[in-house]
Amino acid sequence: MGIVNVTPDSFSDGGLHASAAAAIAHAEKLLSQGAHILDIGGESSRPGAEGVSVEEELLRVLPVIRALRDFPVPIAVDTVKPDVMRAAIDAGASMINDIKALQAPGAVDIVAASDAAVCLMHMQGEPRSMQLNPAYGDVVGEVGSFLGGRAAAAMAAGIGRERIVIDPGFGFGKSVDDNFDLLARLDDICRLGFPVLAGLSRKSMLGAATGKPVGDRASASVAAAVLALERGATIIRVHDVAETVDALGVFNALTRR
Ligand code: 8Y4
Repeated sequence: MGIVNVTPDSFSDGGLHASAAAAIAHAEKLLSQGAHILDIGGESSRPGAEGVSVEEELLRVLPVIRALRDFPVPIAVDTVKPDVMRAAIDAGASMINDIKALQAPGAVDIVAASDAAVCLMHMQGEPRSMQLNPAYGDVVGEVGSFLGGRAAAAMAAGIGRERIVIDPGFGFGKSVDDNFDLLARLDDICRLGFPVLAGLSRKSMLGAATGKPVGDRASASVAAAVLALERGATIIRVHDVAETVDALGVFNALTRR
Protein backbone atom coordinates (compact mmCIF):
# COMPACT_ATOMS: atom_id res chain seq x y z
CA MET A 1 0.00 0.00 0.00
CA GLY A 2 1.61 3.24 -1.18
CA ILE A 3 1.00 6.43 0.79
CA VAL A 4 -0.42 9.43 -1.07
CA ASN A 5 -0.85 12.53 1.09
CA VAL A 6 -3.06 15.35 -0.17
CA THR A 7 -2.31 17.95 2.44
CA PRO A 8 -1.29 21.42 1.29
CA ASP A 9 1.37 21.57 4.01
CA SER A 10 3.11 18.52 2.49
CA PHE A 11 3.70 20.49 -0.69
CA SER A 12 5.00 23.98 -1.09
CA ASP A 13 2.26 26.63 -1.37
CA GLY A 14 0.43 26.10 -4.65
CA GLY A 15 -2.98 25.65 -2.98
CA LEU A 16 -5.50 22.84 -3.42
CA HIS A 17 -5.22 22.38 -7.17
CA ALA A 18 -1.45 22.02 -6.98
CA SER A 19 -1.82 19.61 -4.04
CA ALA A 20 -4.21 17.39 -6.00
CA ALA A 21 -2.00 17.49 -9.10
CA ALA A 22 1.08 16.63 -7.06
CA ALA A 23 -0.77 13.80 -5.30
CA ILE A 24 -1.96 12.34 -8.62
CA ALA A 25 1.56 12.50 -10.06
CA HIS A 26 2.93 10.87 -6.90
CA ALA A 27 0.29 8.12 -7.11
CA GLU A 28 1.29 7.41 -10.73
CA LYS A 29 4.90 7.09 -9.63
CA LEU A 30 4.02 4.67 -6.81
CA LEU A 31 1.96 2.60 -9.23
CA SER A 32 4.89 2.43 -11.68
CA GLN A 33 7.03 1.24 -8.76
CA GLY A 34 4.67 -1.66 -8.11
CA ALA A 35 2.18 -0.47 -5.48
CA HIS A 36 -0.82 -2.82 -5.18
CA ILE A 37 -3.07 -0.39 -3.27
CA LEU A 38 -2.95 3.43 -2.97
CA ASP A 39 -3.90 5.10 0.34
CA ILE A 40 -5.20 8.64 -0.18
CA GLY A 41 -5.18 10.87 2.91
CA GLY A 42 -6.43 14.45 3.22
CA GLU A 43 -6.05 14.96 6.95
CA SER A 44 -2.74 14.59 8.74
CA SER A 45 -2.97 11.99 11.52
CA ARG A 46 0.52 12.65 12.81
CA PRO A 47 0.96 13.23 16.53
CA GLY A 48 -0.11 16.76 17.42
CA ALA A 49 -1.83 17.47 14.09
CA GLU A 50 -4.99 19.62 13.94
CA GLY A 51 -8.13 18.35 12.22
CA VAL A 52 -9.74 19.68 9.05
CA SER A 53 -13.44 20.13 8.20
CA VAL A 54 -15.44 17.65 6.10
CA GLU A 55 -15.61 20.26 3.33
CA GLU A 56 -11.85 20.83 3.29
CA GLU A 57 -11.07 17.13 3.41
CA LEU A 58 -13.44 16.44 0.49
CA LEU A 59 -11.92 19.27 -1.56
CA ARG A 60 -8.56 17.58 -1.05
CA VAL A 61 -9.36 13.92 -1.61
CA LEU A 62 -12.24 13.80 -4.12
CA PRO A 63 -10.29 15.11 -7.15
CA VAL A 64 -7.54 12.61 -6.40
CA ILE A 65 -9.94 9.65 -6.00
CA ARG A 66 -11.70 10.60 -9.25
CA ALA A 67 -8.38 10.81 -11.09
CA LEU A 68 -7.24 7.43 -9.75
CA ARG A 69 -10.48 5.46 -9.83
CA ASP A 70 -9.70 3.86 -13.19
CA PHE A 71 -6.18 2.83 -12.19
CA PRO A 72 -5.68 -0.94 -11.97
CA VAL A 73 -5.35 -0.95 -8.16
CA PRO A 74 -7.80 -0.48 -5.30
CA ILE A 75 -8.01 3.04 -3.85
CA ALA A 76 -8.13 3.31 -0.05
CA VAL A 77 -9.10 6.56 1.64
CA ASP A 78 -7.60 7.42 5.00
CA THR A 79 -10.39 9.15 6.91
CA VAL A 80 -12.25 9.00 10.23
CA LYS A 81 -15.28 11.02 9.04
CA PRO A 82 -18.48 9.22 8.00
CA ASP A 83 -19.43 11.96 5.49
CA VAL A 84 -16.02 11.67 3.85
CA MET A 85 -16.29 7.86 3.80
CA ARG A 86 -19.62 8.02 1.95
CA ALA A 87 -18.46 10.60 -0.60
CA ALA A 88 -15.16 8.77 -1.14
CA ILE A 89 -16.92 5.45 -1.77
CA ASP A 90 -19.35 7.19 -4.17
CA ALA A 91 -16.34 8.68 -6.00
CA GLY A 92 -14.75 5.25 -6.49
CA ALA A 93 -12.78 4.36 -3.37
CA SER A 94 -12.92 0.65 -2.58
CA MET A 95 -11.41 0.67 0.91
CA ILE A 96 -11.75 2.89 3.98
CA ASN A 97 -8.61 3.14 6.11
CA ASP A 98 -9.89 4.36 9.49
CA ILE A 99 -7.42 5.08 12.28
CA LYS A 100 -10.47 5.21 14.61
CA ALA A 101 -11.71 1.75 13.54
CA LEU A 102 -15.24 2.97 12.57
CA GLN A 103 -15.94 4.35 16.07
CA ALA A 104 -17.39 7.67 14.83
CA PRO A 105 -21.21 7.65 15.03
CA GLY A 106 -22.63 6.33 11.73
CA ALA A 107 -19.31 5.13 10.32
CA VAL A 108 -20.00 1.39 10.61
CA ASP A 109 -23.36 1.76 8.87
CA ILE A 110 -21.92 3.73 5.97
CA VAL A 111 -19.34 1.06 5.26
CA ALA A 112 -21.91 -1.71 5.83
CA ALA A 113 -24.19 -0.13 3.21
CA SER A 114 -21.38 -0.20 0.62
CA ASP A 115 -19.17 -2.87 -0.96
CA ALA A 116 -16.02 -1.23 0.38
CA ALA A 117 -13.39 -2.98 2.46
CA VAL A 118 -12.21 -1.44 5.73
CA CYS A 119 -8.99 -1.31 7.70
CA LEU A 120 -9.72 -1.16 11.44
CA MET A 121 -6.74 0.38 13.27
CA HIS A 122 -5.95 0.56 16.97
CA MET A 123 -5.12 3.92 18.54
CA GLN A 124 -4.87 4.81 22.22
CA GLY A 125 -6.16 8.36 22.78
CA GLU A 126 -6.54 11.09 20.15
CA PRO A 127 -3.97 12.17 17.56
CA ARG A 128 -3.39 15.49 19.31
CA SER A 129 -2.33 13.95 22.62
CA MET A 130 -1.78 10.22 22.05
CA GLN A 131 2.00 10.32 22.45
CA LEU A 132 1.97 12.25 25.76
CA ASN A 133 1.54 9.29 28.09
CA PRO A 134 0.83 5.96 26.37
CA ALA A 135 0.18 3.24 28.99
CA TYR A 136 -0.69 -0.45 28.79
CA GLY A 137 -0.66 -3.49 31.03
CA ASP A 138 -0.24 -5.96 28.14
CA VAL A 139 -0.01 -4.03 24.88
CA VAL A 140 -0.40 -7.01 22.54
CA GLY A 141 -3.36 -8.39 24.50
CA GLU A 142 -5.10 -5.02 24.70
CA VAL A 143 -4.59 -4.16 21.04
CA GLY A 144 -5.74 -7.65 20.03
CA SER A 145 -8.91 -7.52 22.08
CA PHE A 146 -9.74 -4.04 20.79
CA LEU A 147 -9.30 -5.18 17.18
CA GLY A 148 -11.29 -8.37 17.75
CA GLY A 149 -14.08 -6.31 19.29
CA ARG A 150 -14.16 -3.78 16.45
CA ALA A 151 -14.17 -6.56 13.86
CA ALA A 152 -17.09 -8.21 15.70
CA ALA A 153 -18.97 -4.87 15.73
CA ALA A 154 -18.32 -4.41 12.02
CA MET A 155 -19.57 -7.92 11.22
CA ALA A 156 -22.64 -7.46 13.45
CA ALA A 157 -23.51 -4.37 11.40
CA GLY A 158 -23.31 -6.36 8.16
CA ILE A 159 -19.71 -5.92 7.01
CA GLY A 160 -18.67 -9.36 5.75
CA ARG A 161 -15.52 -10.81 7.28
CA GLU A 162 -13.86 -10.89 3.83
CA ARG A 163 -14.08 -7.06 3.78
CA ILE A 164 -12.16 -6.55 7.05
CA VAL A 165 -8.45 -5.83 7.60
CA ILE A 166 -6.96 -5.12 11.05
CA ASP A 167 -3.95 -3.03 12.05
CA PRO A 168 -2.19 -2.58 15.43
CA GLY A 169 -1.55 1.10 14.66
CA PHE A 170 2.21 1.44 15.12
CA GLY A 171 2.98 4.85 16.62
CA PHE A 172 -0.61 5.67 17.59
CA GLY A 173 -0.51 6.10 21.37
CA LYS A 174 2.43 3.72 21.89
CA SER A 175 5.91 4.00 23.36
CA VAL A 176 8.92 2.70 21.42
CA ASP A 177 8.85 -0.45 23.57
CA ASP A 178 5.11 -0.91 22.96
CA ASN A 179 5.70 -0.65 19.21
CA PHE A 180 8.49 -3.23 19.25
CA ASP A 181 6.42 -5.54 21.48
CA LEU A 182 3.65 -5.34 18.87
CA LEU A 183 6.04 -6.00 16.00
CA ALA A 184 7.67 -8.91 17.85
CA ARG A 185 4.29 -10.52 18.45
CA LEU A 186 2.46 -9.47 15.31
CA ASP A 187 1.76 -13.17 14.73
CA ASP A 188 -0.60 -13.02 17.75
CA ILE A 189 -2.57 -10.25 16.01
CA CYS A 190 -2.62 -12.31 12.80
CA ARG A 191 -4.17 -15.20 14.75
CA LEU A 192 -7.37 -13.15 15.10
CA GLY A 193 -8.06 -14.42 11.58
CA PHE A 194 -8.14 -11.20 9.54
CA PRO A 195 -5.53 -9.90 7.12
CA VAL A 196 -3.12 -7.64 9.01
CA LEU A 197 -1.89 -4.29 7.70
CA ALA A 198 1.37 -2.93 9.15
CA GLY A 199 2.26 0.76 8.89
CA LEU A 200 5.85 1.15 10.03
CA SER A 201 7.23 3.36 7.27
CA ARG A 202 9.63 6.06 8.55
CA LYS A 203 8.01 6.04 12.01
CA SER A 204 9.75 7.25 15.13
CA MET A 205 10.30 3.74 16.52
CA LEU A 206 12.69 3.31 13.57
CA GLY A 207 14.35 6.59 14.48
CA ALA A 208 14.79 5.23 18.00
CA ALA A 209 16.37 2.02 16.65
CA THR A 210 18.72 3.73 14.17
CA GLY A 211 19.31 7.23 15.49
CA LYS A 212 18.33 8.56 12.06
CA PRO A 213 16.00 11.44 11.15
CA VAL A 214 12.75 10.81 9.29
CA GLY A 215 14.25 11.46 5.85
CA ASP A 216 16.91 8.74 6.34
CA ARG A 217 14.71 5.85 7.45
CA ALA A 218 14.09 4.06 4.14
CA SER A 219 16.39 1.10 4.90
CA ALA A 220 15.03 0.79 8.42
CA SER A 221 11.50 0.87 6.97
CA VAL A 222 12.29 -1.95 4.53
CA ALA A 223 13.78 -4.03 7.36
CA ALA A 224 10.66 -3.44 9.45
CA ALA A 225 8.44 -4.37 6.50
CA VAL A 226 10.22 -7.72 6.10
CA LEU A 227 9.93 -8.44 9.83
CA ALA A 228 6.21 -7.68 9.68
CA LEU A 229 5.76 -9.94 6.62
CA GLU A 230 7.64 -12.72 8.38
CA ARG A 231 5.19 -12.49 11.28
CA GLY A 232 2.20 -12.71 8.95
CA ALA A 233 1.26 -9.18 7.85
CA THR A 234 -0.05 -9.14 4.28
CA ILE A 235 -0.47 -5.41 3.59
CA ILE A 236 2.44 -3.04 4.25
CA ARG A 237 1.72 0.72 4.19
CA VAL A 238 4.83 2.50 2.90
CA HIS A 239 6.30 5.66 1.45
CA ASP A 240 9.19 3.83 -0.31
CA VAL A 241 7.32 1.55 -2.68
CA ALA A 242 10.16 0.54 -5.04
CA GLU A 243 12.43 -0.57 -2.20
CA THR A 244 9.62 -2.42 -0.40
CA VAL A 245 8.53 -4.23 -3.58
CA ASP A 246 12.09 -5.55 -3.98
CA ALA A 247 12.09 -6.76 -0.38
CA LEU A 248 8.71 -8.40 -0.95
CA GLY A 249 10.14 -10.19 -4.00
CA VAL A 250 12.91 -11.67 -1.86
CA PHE A 251 10.44 -12.56 0.89
CA ASN A 252 8.10 -14.28 -1.57
CA ALA A 253 10.98 -16.17 -3.24
CA LEU A 254 11.90 -17.60 0.15
CA THR A 255 8.36 -18.23 1.35
CA ARG A 256 7.37 -20.14 -1.81
CA ARG A 257 10.05 -22.79 -1.13
C1 8Y4 B 1 7.13 9.79 9.30
C2 8Y4 B 1 6.18 9.60 8.33
C3 8Y4 B 1 6.80 9.61 10.61
C4 8Y4 B 1 4.89 9.25 8.69
C5 8Y4 B 1 5.52 9.28 10.96
C6 8Y4 B 1 4.57 9.08 10.00
C7 8Y4 B 1 -1.00 4.41 9.67
C8 8Y4 B 1 -2.14 4.81 8.97
C9 8Y4 B 1 -0.88 6.53 9.33
C10 8Y4 B 1 -0.87 3.05 10.04
C11 8Y4 B 1 -2.99 2.68 8.95
C12 8Y4 B 1 2.33 8.16 9.70
C13 8Y4 B 1 -3.04 6.95 8.10
C14 8Y4 B 1 1.05 8.18 10.42
N1 8Y4 B 1 -0.21 5.50 9.88
N2 8Y4 B 1 -3.13 3.96 8.60
N3 8Y4 B 1 -2.05 6.13 8.77
N4 8Y4 B 1 -1.89 2.23 9.66
N5 8Y4 B 1 -3.93 1.81 8.61
N6 8Y4 B 1 3.30 8.78 10.41
O1 8Y4 B 1 0.08 2.61 10.69
O2 8Y4 B 1 2.46 7.67 8.62
S1 8Y4 B 1 -0.38 8.19 9.33
